[in-house]
Amino acid sequence: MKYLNIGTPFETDSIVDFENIRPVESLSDLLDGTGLSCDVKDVTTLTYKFDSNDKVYGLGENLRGINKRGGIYESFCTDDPNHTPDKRALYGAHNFFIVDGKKSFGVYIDFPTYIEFDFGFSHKDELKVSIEGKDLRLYIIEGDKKTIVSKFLKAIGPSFLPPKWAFGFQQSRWSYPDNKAIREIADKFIESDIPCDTIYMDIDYMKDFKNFTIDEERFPNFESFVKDLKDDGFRLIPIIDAGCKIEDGYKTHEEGVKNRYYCEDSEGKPFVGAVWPGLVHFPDFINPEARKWFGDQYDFLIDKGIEGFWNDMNEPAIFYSAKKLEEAIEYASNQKGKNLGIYDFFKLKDQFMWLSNNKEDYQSFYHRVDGNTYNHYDLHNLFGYNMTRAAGEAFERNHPEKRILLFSRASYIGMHRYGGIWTGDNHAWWEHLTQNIKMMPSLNMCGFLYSGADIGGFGGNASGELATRWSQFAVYTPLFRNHACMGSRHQEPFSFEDDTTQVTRDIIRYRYAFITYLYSEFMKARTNNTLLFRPLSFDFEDEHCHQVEDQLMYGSGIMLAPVHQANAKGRYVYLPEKMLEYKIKSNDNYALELRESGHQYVQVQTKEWLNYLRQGTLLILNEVKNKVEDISVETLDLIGFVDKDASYQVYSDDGISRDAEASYFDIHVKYDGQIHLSHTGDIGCKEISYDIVTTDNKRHKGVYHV
Ligand code: MIG
Repeated sequence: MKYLNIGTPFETDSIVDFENIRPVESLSDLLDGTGLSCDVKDVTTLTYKFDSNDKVYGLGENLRGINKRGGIYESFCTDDPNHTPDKRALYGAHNFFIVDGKKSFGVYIDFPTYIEFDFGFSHKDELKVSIEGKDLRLYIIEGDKKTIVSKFLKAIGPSFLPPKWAFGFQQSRWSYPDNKAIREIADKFIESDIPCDTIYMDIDYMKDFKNFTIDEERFPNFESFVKDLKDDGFRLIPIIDAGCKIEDGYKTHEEGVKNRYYCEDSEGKPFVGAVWPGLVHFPDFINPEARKWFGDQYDFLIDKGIEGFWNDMNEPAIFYSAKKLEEAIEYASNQKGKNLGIYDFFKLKDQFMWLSNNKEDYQSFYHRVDGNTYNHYDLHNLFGYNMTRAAGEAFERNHPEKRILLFSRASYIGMHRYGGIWTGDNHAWWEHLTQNIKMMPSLNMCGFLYSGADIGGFGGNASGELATRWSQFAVYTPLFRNHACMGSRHQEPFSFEDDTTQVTRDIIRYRYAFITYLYSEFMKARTNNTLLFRPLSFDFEDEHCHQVEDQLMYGSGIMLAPVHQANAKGRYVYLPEKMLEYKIKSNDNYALELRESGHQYVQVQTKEWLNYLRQGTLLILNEVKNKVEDISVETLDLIGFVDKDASYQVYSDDGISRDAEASYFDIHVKYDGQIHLSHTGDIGCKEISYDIVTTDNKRHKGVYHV
């Protein structure tokens, strides 16, 4: 891996491990061997002539396929709640991509504002990246695609470490507006015997949407409420928004203004925008002192027993700025009494249409960093990243002993060290389940391991079938959270017909059985700089795998083949090689069948879902409990597909301390006509019930006493 500073780049701290990265002297040194050209101007461009078979991977949280070729994308953190196929940017800015084909190389553009990635959209054979500036750091990563990814992951540092309970099922909705509503949800989970570890608090828990306050009327005795729920095994996860209400007497407001911790306008006054609280100031997260100050504020809630947060609206979303709204109203009042022509009417309408997240607003406020002043627009993509960094750094400083759950909506490369991400305001559309599937590998490539989408979809109304299919896929995403928009149909696991509740319970229970495996695989990906979710083409050479975008390789040797189409009672699956089909019929009922390579149509009823095991793969399942912290590994089930031998390493730690000591438990299987199990290590496992299919198509069941 090598890099070149072009101009005077802003230090983003996205790359932290320079051990294997060498600085080079010139663009020609940098681009040598890639075939890329770079033209440094006010808009710096990178161009490349595609070979007909080249694929493009990466870009993290963005739309369309795993192979990004043929599309056009933008890097500019955007609060857009309509993720339609024509959109070019979402909440994250992840400027890492890989060209894979005749040549193979990785590119990371460390540049904090607008970039356009035209991957053969305007001209099918031309890659053209337009970077809006000439101060940037450009990295080139050599190797094949897997090597490129692991070098990149090493360079950006290991993922944030969530507490183990954060791998459980999480229930959210905008909003459960008071303690009664939250209690009811908790009780329903208890009554319906559905595992769940957390319940979310959306903006309505705050007093007038003020960060670090609690509405005492709706949440009297908050601290004991938090404790009561925790006693029942539910952790509460409040939201924190980027904008802070302007209000005399409100501590966060007054302290921030007094110390100049808010972004300022060109006259040096705190910039005024409007979000949920009404008029707000935006903390200058990029300024280290302001960042420290803001991070410390979370203690207000941590002191009350809170152990996790989600950071929202940190692109930042601006509904309007005081200045622009005034201008629009002024414009409108000048039209009063006029008989408007149609174009004038549109012009009037546009005054209000373009108020939110307006570029001119982003250009009209400033950050103060180490004695220098920067226009927000020029650092735009660092804002949400640094909000989450503010929290993450504070947690480490103030609570070094334990892990605190944290994830964010907006992000930039490097933010994964402080928190995960959720993929924002998707819809209850089948297309968005498909998008979720395709996005997971790209998120992992950019370091975001602890991530997931709003299960069931945020906007719009989910059907029970969509919620079911979505949950089946989300079993595999580290963040496993059902969340929905205000006004939408309820989509908690018990909100549909009884049989849907039954099926969803089974899915969630399976997830809890899967947690030891998931946690092990998460930790391995985190330490080994590998992907939890992979495109098939990362594991198989065969050319057809490049075209498969709705099956994913997962962890060690599993292939996921989720159903993501309405009314489907089955799906086509492509098997690159002979595999063991593992069809899950309920939490404790499944079918195993050996399948030859090739294309197949497989029946998958609504309550069922499909996995495949590669030869040599062992999958372990623990006993189900309704809370992650109650799960033990005393007895494990093992499902495997074995030729002569196979092994699996289980990772285990206390799940909560930051510097937890790791223990390992290695399970070995040998087959010589008979199955022999053995093990090394000790994590407290006493008994393994195995169900192994061998390549000679024999099935072996038995119990191994550890
Ligand atoms: O303008 O807090 O993406 O998850 O429920 C909407 C309310 C603000 C957007 C988040 C969503 C959250 C919602 N928020």
